[in-house]
Amino acid sequence: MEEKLLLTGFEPFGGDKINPSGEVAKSLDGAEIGGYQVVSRVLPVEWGTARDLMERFIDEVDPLIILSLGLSAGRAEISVEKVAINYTGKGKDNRGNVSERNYIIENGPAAYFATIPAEEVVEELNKKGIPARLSLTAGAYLCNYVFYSACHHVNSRGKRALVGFIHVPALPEMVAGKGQSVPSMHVDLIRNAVISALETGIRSLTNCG
Ligand code: PCA
Repeated sequence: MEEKLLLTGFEPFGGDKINPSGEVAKSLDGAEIGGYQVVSRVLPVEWGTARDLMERFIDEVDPLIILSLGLSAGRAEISVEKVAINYTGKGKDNRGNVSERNYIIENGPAAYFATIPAEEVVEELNKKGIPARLSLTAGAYLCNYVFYSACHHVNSRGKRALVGFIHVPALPEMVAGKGQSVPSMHVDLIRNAVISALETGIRSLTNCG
């Protein structure tokens, strides 16, 4: 049986009609990368549900790598996240709900490091001419929430998957005509970045034997 890579993105939020993270994830569903099959899922921007679904997808797919994507409008480069924290801010989700608590897992570890080789992913992207940087904060909204949830699920259940998270910039069509100075990146470049990140992750699996 072909081993799987779980790739997640998000539905649109905050008044946007499109979310590049969900679009790029969907566009790679079923693709073969480095001999592994990509299984893509789009998560809702909803406290509670997003975590439940993330855990369910991990259990169903049993992937070797979990790479989640999210939009960070305003960031100019591909941000490869290093840290997931056990904290939620007070941002409203797509149903208008706020997180009831300011932690994700009661008495859970304060933070997890990504287990994909985040620094190597950044290095490889920049070598390919795709602007990328290591980020030390995934924020305190739904992206950090699913990143931490995935790390915790894998860790507490003794699963084998490497976990990573990438924040992507807005698409040019999202910022065109807005009259604001917001950086953007073409969807094809974002897609290539995600493929490269998965390839780097796969290489690190092989290195570990
Ligand atoms: N970005 C948000 C949540 C969904 C998304 O695409 C975030 O950065 O938390």
